[in-house]
Amino acid sequence: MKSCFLYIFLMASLCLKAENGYELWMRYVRVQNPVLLKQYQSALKYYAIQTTSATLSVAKNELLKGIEGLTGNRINETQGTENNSIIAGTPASSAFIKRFLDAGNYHPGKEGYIIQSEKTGSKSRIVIAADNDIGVLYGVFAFLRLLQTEQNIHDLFIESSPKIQYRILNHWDNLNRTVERGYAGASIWNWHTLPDYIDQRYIDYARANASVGINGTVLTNVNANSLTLTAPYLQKVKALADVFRPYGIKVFLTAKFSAPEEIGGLKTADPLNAEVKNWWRQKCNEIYALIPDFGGFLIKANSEGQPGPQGYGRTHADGANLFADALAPHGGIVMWRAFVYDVRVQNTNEHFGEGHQEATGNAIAAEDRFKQAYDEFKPLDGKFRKNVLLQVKNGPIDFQPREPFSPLFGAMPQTPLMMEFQLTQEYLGQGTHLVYEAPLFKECLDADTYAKGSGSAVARVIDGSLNDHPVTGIAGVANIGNDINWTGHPFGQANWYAFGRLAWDYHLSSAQVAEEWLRQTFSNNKIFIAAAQKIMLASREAVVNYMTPLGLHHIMGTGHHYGPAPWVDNAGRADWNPVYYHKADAAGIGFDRTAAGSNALAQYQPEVQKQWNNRSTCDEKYLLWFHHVPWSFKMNTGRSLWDELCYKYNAGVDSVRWMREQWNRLNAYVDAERFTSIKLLLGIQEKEAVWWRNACLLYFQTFSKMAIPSKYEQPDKTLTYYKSLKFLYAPGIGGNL
Ligand code: BDP
Repeated sequence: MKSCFLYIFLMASLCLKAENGYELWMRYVRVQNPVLLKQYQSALKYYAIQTTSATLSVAKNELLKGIEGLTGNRINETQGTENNSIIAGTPASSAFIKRFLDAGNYHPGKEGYIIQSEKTGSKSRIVIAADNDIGVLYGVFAFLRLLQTEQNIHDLFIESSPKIQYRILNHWDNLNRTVERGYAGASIWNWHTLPDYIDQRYIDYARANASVGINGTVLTNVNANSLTLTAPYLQKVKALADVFRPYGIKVFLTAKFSAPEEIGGLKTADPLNAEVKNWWRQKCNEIYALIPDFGGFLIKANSEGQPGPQGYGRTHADGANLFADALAPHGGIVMWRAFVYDVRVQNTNEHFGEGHQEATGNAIAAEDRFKQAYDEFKPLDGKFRKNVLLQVKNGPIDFQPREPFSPLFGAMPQTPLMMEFQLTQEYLGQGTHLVYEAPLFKECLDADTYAKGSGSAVARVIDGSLNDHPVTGIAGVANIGNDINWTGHPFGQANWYAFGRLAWDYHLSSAQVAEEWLRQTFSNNKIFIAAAQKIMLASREAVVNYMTPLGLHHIMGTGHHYGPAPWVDNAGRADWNPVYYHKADAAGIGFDRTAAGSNALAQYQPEVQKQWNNRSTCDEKYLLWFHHVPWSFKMNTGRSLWDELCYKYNAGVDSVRWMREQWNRLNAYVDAERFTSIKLLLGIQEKEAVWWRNACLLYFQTFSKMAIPSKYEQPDKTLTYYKSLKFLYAPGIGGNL
């Protein structure tokens, strides 16, 4: 009996076809559960979709493709509404759907949908109804998700619509196909062969985004290139926009503030200059003539060397409004980034300076970088046009493994604030670490700003409900490249997926999204899901622990941000140096941001300040973000701060070892190709976690002068060795081309 069982088990694993990950979570493989397979096969015999638009054609094709793959049924079209049919459409495309929506008084809204089992007499049907074509496509993808995750499809009643209006990927892709902070190959946009060559990838990219409700894409790097806005490139952009349109995806571009000078031949880019205003108006007219549904611009200005309005003595509001006015007649929006720091050195034009610049010896002792976005933007609240969204990174510094939420979220009620998350793992192990980011996203979205008393979660700022903003948005910096599996690390796909799902509905839990993704991407096997989901859910805390526990931040190698380098103190600007952020000395470690220090805490509402301003009561997750704490300080566990640091770094390494062991047990459930790839990557992750722990503890020990407790694994290399490591060709430094 036992051997027979083993045989079946082995056969099952051998039969798993090698997969390269290209299909993402849209594999549509045959349903394994025999009961459900039967249910699906008998419930899905006919379909009725009038393909009155490109979007409805796409919806139909996806539905048929999905059902055939999942059930083996090649289903037939029906004009009427046979028993066991699936009927999809809008009031405009189908009289049946019109009657259905009217009868139920349903209003799915602009992008929403309803999926419902409908029984009349002996007929049993499934209805996917929406007010608009795109809602039908979203409904079809949601229905396929039910089948792919092996859900019962009897008695369905699902009503869904997105909580946030603009759900956008930001590609930091350059025209030469390098990707800034990209760890998955080259850019998927082949500018050279566009507009004539339409790569199948563009279509699959659009399908993948639509399947999770992403409805916009910024094609180009925030460190912008003016050439993007020249006629030949606009033709290329148009070709992509034409591909994406049926999938409900709008195209956006980054605009370089100095473009009127660089490509327009003007002598200035001053936002209040009449010629400059006219130039942007004409440019927008030109774009909209080609792309009538162009989304608008994303702009990084007066930050890290990018030009901006302050270079002309104007404010960020003057700058943003310049674009807003040019876009408004066409219905476009401006996403103006709040990621700015130190205006005093704005014109260094040294974007990658922290990596490439030699020590100048005159590093500028800037104001706490934490405070700068707030200081610049808060006074401008209420000064932006209606079609401007201020795009704010989740934390005040820069996409660290853990940051407190940015104080701006609780401080600008008159301005629609857009969230910016980073899917690409610049500071989270880049292309080789398994880190599931949904818990990070949710930690920020769920945080209470107290802007209007308790219950003022960041999510409610973003979705417009707290301050009654009709225009809302959320962006994710894409982790996509031309690697066969799109994201380099196979689990990177989960972050793309989770971003889309949470942008649609941030109430979904991290566990739920992980489960959905695992079922569709790998297997519906319960043992597999339980184990792999645990790995995913543990992974974010693991990376915090082995990189930056207890509120440490920005101690990665300067420039490339790969690996630990807490010792670096010679970058051109004070706030490019890790030593600036951890401030370790003989007395202790951490950045004092209380009133006795930089007083950044004062940027939060009083209730939030109260949570963090006392080092004895501050949530230890954030302790070193806000306090300089003595090495012998007694933590909640009773350990000294130093011992706690040792404990956390070791816990991080242990978690990765545990993740590896868990994964290694799952080979029977995953095809060999993907199983091995993840296994090897986890090996790298363990090695790098050990590197992080050893390098950081050895370095911080030079200040604490305390021993690493003997119960922990001791570093096997010296600090000098770790300091000697150089990574001249670390990935992700694309150069602004
Ligand atoms: C930092 C990146 C840099 C980006 C910048 C930004 O290191 O490459 O250009 O953010 O968001 O995280 O503008």
